[in-house]
Amino acid sequence: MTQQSELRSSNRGTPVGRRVVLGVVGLGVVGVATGRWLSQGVGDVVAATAPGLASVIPAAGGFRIYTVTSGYPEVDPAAYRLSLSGLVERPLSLSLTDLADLPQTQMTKDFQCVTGWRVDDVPWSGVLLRDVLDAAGVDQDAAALTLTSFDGAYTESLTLEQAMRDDMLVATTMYGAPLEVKHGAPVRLIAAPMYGYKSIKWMDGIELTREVQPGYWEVRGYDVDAWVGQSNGRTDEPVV
Ligand SMILES: Nc1nc2c(c(=O)[nH]1)N[C@H]1C(S)=C(S)[C@@H](COP(=O)(O)O)O[C@H]1N2
Ligand SMILES: [Mo]
Repeated sequence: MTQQSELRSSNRGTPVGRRVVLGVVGLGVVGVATGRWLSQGVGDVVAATAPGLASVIPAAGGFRIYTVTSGYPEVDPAAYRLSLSGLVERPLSLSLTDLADLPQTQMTKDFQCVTGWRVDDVPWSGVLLRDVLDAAGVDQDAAALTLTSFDGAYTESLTLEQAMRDDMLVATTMYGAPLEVKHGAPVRLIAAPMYGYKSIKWMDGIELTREVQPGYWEVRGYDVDAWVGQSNGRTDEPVV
């Protein structure tokens, strides 16, 4: 993987870009909600600088769990729908069964947060974003996607060209098991070549638009194009 090798061969230790620092300052860092520790924000300064805290943050194999709301939203799997709207030929409202009926794709990819932590070789499965888009049929004048979450707050964006790549997954499983609530159940995006903030959790909507509408962290200063190793001023090797 080109971006991976670039990351591994690039310089160590360059501080997180200025915009990233500005993005993190002022956010609540760690809070207790519903009896659980939650990391709030794109990065977690406390966990990054206080190793003792990392162990109390629930996480599978190095993941830190992020939410920009006060908890993790949950939905009855039978009631869940993923809507495809906007500039599409056939607006869709896909149940989990509908998603399971589409071609299933597996991929094993590193997961990299812009703040520096990374989890290598995570197996995901689900439906290629491209296959979901094909099911709805993309209008000729569509050029971008706006992704929404049923947490009611988080949004993300992709260009249509990015969305059609073969490493953009509408994920329903992780490590061979259904996604856990904290990781975005029942459906999250995995934008494998991009920083983790692109991988929206609890995803419930994909709207096709003419222009990119910057997402939650993007309107707060992070790069809209979030290629690992190439954006947000980062040239450092990730710290897991
Ligand atoms: N809905 C939602 N999706 C989100 C986030 C969030 O706060 N809310 N955080 C993003 C960020 S910055 C990262 S690094 C990953 C973290 O995924 P994890 O919580 O499964 O470890 O989720 C991304 N998707
Ligand atoms: Mo992140």
